Amino acid sequence: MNSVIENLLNDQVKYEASASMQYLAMASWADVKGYSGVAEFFYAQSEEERVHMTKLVKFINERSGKVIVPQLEKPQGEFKTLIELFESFLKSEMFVTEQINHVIYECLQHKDYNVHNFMQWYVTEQLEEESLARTLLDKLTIIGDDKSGHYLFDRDIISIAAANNQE
Ligand code: OFO
Repeated sequence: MNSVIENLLNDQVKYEASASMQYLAMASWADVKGYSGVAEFFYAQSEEERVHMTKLVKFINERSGKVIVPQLEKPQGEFKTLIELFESFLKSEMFVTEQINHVIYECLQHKDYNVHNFMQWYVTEQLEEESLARTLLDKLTIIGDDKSGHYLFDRDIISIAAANNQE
């Protein structure tokens, strides 16, 4: 495998792993605050990102590349509000999308159509996740500081997420 592409894929392993740990920290924050629906949502998101990371690790190995299991920075563990939590979620997804677009761009520069093809799965995934993060943040923006709104949001988040993914 071209070394530029190999390095980029390893960077991507790190971004997926970091997202997984960040969402675990978010789940834990929500759990402690009593937002059990939000916690369940982020525990599941954390698992998803771990799957994305492992998929990359297996792919690099299949292509006889060298996987570097990364050291991660400590994720953010404190949030002032639910809105801040979901702003971070959207920011994190937008960052990952940008990195994936960069990998795709470099694949085309280096004519690595195999990796380009593999990465299409991540492009679709990011589209869905960014759209979900935006939907949830929009709902929270409408709710504002209304406590009963937060209660309903926490109760309904799993069904909102399911509905969004079916769109
Ligand atoms: Fe890995 O799917 Fe979002 O970040």
